[in-house]
Amino acid sequence: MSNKGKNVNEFSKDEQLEQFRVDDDGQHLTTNQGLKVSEDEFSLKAGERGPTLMEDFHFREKMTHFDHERIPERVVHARGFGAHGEFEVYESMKEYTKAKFLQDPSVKTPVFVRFSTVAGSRGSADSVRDARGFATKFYTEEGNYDLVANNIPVFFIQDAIKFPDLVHSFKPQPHNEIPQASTAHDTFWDFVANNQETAHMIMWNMSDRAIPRSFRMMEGFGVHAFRFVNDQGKARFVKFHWKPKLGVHSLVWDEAQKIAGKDPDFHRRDLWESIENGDFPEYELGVQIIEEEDEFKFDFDILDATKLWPEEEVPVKIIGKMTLNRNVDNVFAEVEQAAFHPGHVVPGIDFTNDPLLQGRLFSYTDTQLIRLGGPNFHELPINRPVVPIHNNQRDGYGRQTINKGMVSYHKNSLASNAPMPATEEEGGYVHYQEKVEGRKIQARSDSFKDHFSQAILFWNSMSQPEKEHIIEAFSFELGKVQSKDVQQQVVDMYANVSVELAKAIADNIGANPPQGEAASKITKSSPALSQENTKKSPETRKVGVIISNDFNGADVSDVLKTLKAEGIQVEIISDKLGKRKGSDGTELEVDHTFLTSDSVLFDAIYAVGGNVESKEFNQNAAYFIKEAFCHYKPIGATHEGKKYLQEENLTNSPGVIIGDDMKQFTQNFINAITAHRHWDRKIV
Ligand code: HDE
Repeated sequence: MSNKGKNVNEFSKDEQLEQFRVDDDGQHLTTNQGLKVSEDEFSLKAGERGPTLMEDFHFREKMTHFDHERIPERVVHARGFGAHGEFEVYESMKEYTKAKFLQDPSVKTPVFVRFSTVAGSRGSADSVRDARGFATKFYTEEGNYDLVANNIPVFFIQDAIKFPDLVHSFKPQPHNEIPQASTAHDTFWDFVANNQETAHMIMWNMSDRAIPRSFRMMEGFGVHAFRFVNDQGKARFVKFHWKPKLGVHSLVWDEAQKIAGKDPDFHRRDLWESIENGDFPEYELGVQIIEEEDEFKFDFDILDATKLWPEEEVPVKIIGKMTLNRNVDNVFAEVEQAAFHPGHVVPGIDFTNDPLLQGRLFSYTDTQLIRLGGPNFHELPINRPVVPIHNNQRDGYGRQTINKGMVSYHKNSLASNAPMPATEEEGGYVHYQEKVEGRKIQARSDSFKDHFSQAILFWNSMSQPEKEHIIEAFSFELGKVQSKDVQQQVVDMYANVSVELAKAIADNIGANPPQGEAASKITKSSPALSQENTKKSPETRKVGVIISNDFNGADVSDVLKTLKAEGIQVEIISDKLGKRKGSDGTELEVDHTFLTSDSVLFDAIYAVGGNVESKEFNQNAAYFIKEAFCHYKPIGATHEGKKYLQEENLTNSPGVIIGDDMKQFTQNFINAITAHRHWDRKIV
């Protein structure tokens, strides 16, 4: 590939990144000045047992660089992981927007996505209860477009001025820095009770949405109303959605907490491995569109970020697909240095007056200035657009561009006024000319003051198991709150959503039941909000197979082959690593031992057993199975494996498949895996 005559930004994204990748294979060690180094184990000393000498420039450079390796973590969304991919639109969106990357189905736009938790530090666990960030950078031919989304469609607050307060309340308490990556503490719930616009978002946070099974199995929401503008200048309100092809699936709370210890990297590992295995995560892009003249047609304010637009009222139009198909080469360079900003837009996408969005438009660049150390973060390889940058901005920390010429101002005649602004026809971004009128006031519109109707809508839309999980989550979080007063305030607040919910929480945490009956008569529900109605498929579900020597080789090989043919991942668990030999000579390589894994790391368990001599094996196998049972997971058992279920009396339960006829067993087991969880199971 020749660089000649090309600006580094003019390559495809991958070619561009390639210019920054370094492969050390077979190379000599050098200093940062390119000098070959002859010694990297012993510093230069005055005598073998003497003091180190200042003169050792290699030692000093190595240590100095190391001393400066860390940058400040993100103030929120510190813990994250990302991948590269591409986006294609299904059909031209010309009618609605002039954004070029949404016009031509044959164009594949490179993307980079960073998923994150919100509250925890960079080293915190993946599986905590929290919203997830879902930020996508589209490297379009008109510059970068960032869709900086969450997996929850609404937000805690309505006005950005409250964001620092919100974040201070959910971060670890400042006097002792406890608890990490959790909202189960006094200051957060004190904030909730005293800022009741949080009511709706909290319902989502206490629901299964806040403990996703995988980044591959969660939705993404742009949250705010944005604007689509077409080439005629006509604007419409738009909300963005990512819909995962695998459906929306979650962990159960006990499982999520255990995973936090057994595998704190659970979600990043899942994403990494899926991409390495060729199971590329796919998400469809959906848009909800509201005509400008319909702005006031709804029983909520469409600019209020604590409200969603029910999909039954404003359908989600599926317009394209994103596929994540390449892991990063270096997490720091790509994931940590990625800088997203909802203000990175392209012609055809514009803002609205949502006061939360307006504040975000300030915050993101501001935060990068401290985090990435100055105004040149757009030059970092991951942040570079694939189109050239030409402007009069100069200098600053870490500047890499070598701007030629003496002119760095506009307007000028010495450089024929270059770089010169582009007209709208030439692709210049022209802000939508919304008419705005009003007095300068610090107030909130009355149309933003209903905090409970959609929290009720959410509650009404939940299935029975989902409602039970919400009650459990509130009871867990408030059960950790020390202040009785705060606990009571929250119970009383949630009586506005459901007296049944508030009473159940009060009962669990020893608070007083709320006074009076339900104030609201809202019965509306939105089936799209329940995960019961999501897509279910066996693809990429992970089955742990418990096996020992002398297992029935022929039968088990057949079962495993059929599971794999359905796209199910199979991993072998035994008491020791190495190979297990079947009765017919079949050999299976053990992937995990009882010590290195746990049932919480699998979606289903298949107990085969074999000729087991150790008591410990049986105890471990029985524990694995019992735990999976308590997490409502599919369990299959054949041959000697059946005894673990028989001994525990678990055989006649939904989702427990015991097999003699292997064909029948395999089909039933796959069906049980497809159903994911068996909530109608009685936990014994
Ligand atoms: Fe963010 N948010 N946010 N946020 N946000 C940041 O920017 C902020 C909000 C979201 O993977 C910060 O670069 C304010 C809503 C994601 O790098 C910061 C407000 C939504 C990410 C910031 C919000 C988000 C961030 C911290 C209220 C969903 C991670 C580091 C007005 C639509 C992006 C950074 C990544 C990150 C500010 C609310 C999503 C401080 C002021 C609503 C996915 O600038």
